[in-house]
Amino acid sequence: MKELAHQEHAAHRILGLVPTMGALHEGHLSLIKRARQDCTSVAASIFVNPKQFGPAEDFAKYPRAQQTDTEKLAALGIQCVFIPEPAEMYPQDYSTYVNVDGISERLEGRTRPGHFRGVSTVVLKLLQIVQPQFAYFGRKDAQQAAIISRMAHDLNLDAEIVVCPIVREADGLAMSSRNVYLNPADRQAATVLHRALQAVQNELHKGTRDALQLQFAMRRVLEQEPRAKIDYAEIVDARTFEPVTHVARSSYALLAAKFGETRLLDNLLIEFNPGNTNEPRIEL
Ligand code: PAJ
Repeated sequence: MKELAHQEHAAHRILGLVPTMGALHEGHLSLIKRARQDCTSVAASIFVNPKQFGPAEDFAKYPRAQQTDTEKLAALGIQCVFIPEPAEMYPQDYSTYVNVDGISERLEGRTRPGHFRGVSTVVLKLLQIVQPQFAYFGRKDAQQAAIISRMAHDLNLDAEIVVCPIVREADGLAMSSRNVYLNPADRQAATVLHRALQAVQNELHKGTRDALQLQFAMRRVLEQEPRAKIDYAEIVDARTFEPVTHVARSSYALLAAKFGETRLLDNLLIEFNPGNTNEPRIEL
């Protein structure tokens, strides 16, 4: 992979990297399509990273679909698919980890201790191996994208981190490799996440800026769905992921809930044009 990356650089191609754990869906493919627009050469990686799964999590049963994944990638005409083995990425004597303090400990980090340490470590390794000018991540995992952006900034990495919109199913459920775990009843119930975020959107349009009120709006919808076990439903600052009391700067409404054994995430981005706190730009 490093040799190939050197060749691409020597040929003055603009190289983009899309890191994934495979079981590719339209959400992943949207990142590839965006990379194809920006770059002259695109690499995707497929690596189910053992370091980002907790001991009681789904590493062993995480969906793997290498054959269909490589077919989907080939159909998009990308230049390279990088599929390393765990033993190549983490040999016996592996001992170096990256930790992005503060932001990694909240929300997802609180429920999944060590998760973001595994994510930042593998992403830094992938960036070092591929040395892309651009690396693409989905806003579906907003906290992950913020942590990676912070790491790239703090460690003076050359790659520009590009965060792309959430791709949803027709009924609003955010696409995720883990959606295949849902039984039909939970799959139906999971649409409550999107509806809870729509409730926040409605409140914002009515002029509500108080974070507690926005949070109540989410919870009211979520609590109507008995199959949803809420982990968190928060309004946070988009950069620090600290809770806010009042929405006046870029913020996220963030949700995590379990349906059976499957934990799903969703979020809504609230942005303001400079000098205009009246009409936020809302991205579901
Ligand atoms: P994975 O869950 O496979 O996701 C790979 C990328 O696709 C991530 O940037 C994720 O945010 C994005 N993505 C997933 N679902 C999406 C959707 N519905 N719309 C838009 N983008 C979506 O996230 C990981 O893998 C790993 O943590 C990784 C970054 C590869 C490190 O191991």
